[in-house]
Amino acid sequence: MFKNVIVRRPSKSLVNGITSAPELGKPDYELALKQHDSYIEALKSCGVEVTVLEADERYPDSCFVEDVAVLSKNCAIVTNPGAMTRKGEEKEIIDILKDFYTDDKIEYVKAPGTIEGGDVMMVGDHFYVGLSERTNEEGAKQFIEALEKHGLTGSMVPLKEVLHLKTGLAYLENNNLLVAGEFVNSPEFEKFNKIIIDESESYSANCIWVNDKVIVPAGYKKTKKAVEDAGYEVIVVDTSEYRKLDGGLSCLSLRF
Ligand code: CIR
Repeated sequence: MFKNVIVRRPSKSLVNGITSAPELGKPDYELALKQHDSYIEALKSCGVEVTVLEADERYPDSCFVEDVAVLSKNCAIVTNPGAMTRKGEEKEIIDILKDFYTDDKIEYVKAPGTIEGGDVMMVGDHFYVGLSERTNEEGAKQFIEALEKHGLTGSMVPLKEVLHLKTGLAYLENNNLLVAGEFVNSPEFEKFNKIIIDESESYSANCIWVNDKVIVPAGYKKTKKAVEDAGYEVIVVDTSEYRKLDGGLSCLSLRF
């Protein structure tokens, strides 16, 4: 179960965030703020304490706070983002982590290693690490060594198409895994009860499990039904403005 969540408010500079889909248009900042409010409310309704960090105008993508750290029950690992415009963002999370972890429980991935939290999926004590354009082998290696130091394990998964590992996967606990696109037939995920996302709804593979409820993005009926049919209470939150920047539900928080 998660007790805490950290989020960072979107900055006005959000409109200049990185995107692979400029055809979706620029995010509407006011609407993004409202959607962020709803996201925080949804998280609170799952029984977690939400720490809200102030917007940081220097970093357009800084509301995607998941990418700058990975938090587990045993340790916190500060990442080293692979995207040029996100370098430095990770330094801004350290102070708040110190409210939750002692210094000996905070680890750091260093250059030439790069890793972003969106590439990390936690399944109990094991962490799958996607090798992507943002996460290199050196970063994944340092990350797994840090996990092992704290009694946890990790393994690498090469990505071909998606931005981050969790762009196409969401672990819903109880061995249930939402899978989309390139991961549907991956040998790494054979042992899970796979809930396969319809191709037309691939964005909605990025759901989050929070204390037996699952938050699903608005507008993806098939995914919502599939998650309900698997026995979960579903909360729907609109993330349309974050989708314009390749971001989704998991990217917007650190859950631990
Ligand atoms: C980026 O490209 O870095 C942001 N526009 C989106 C980050 C999404 N984060 C995530 O999937 N964890």
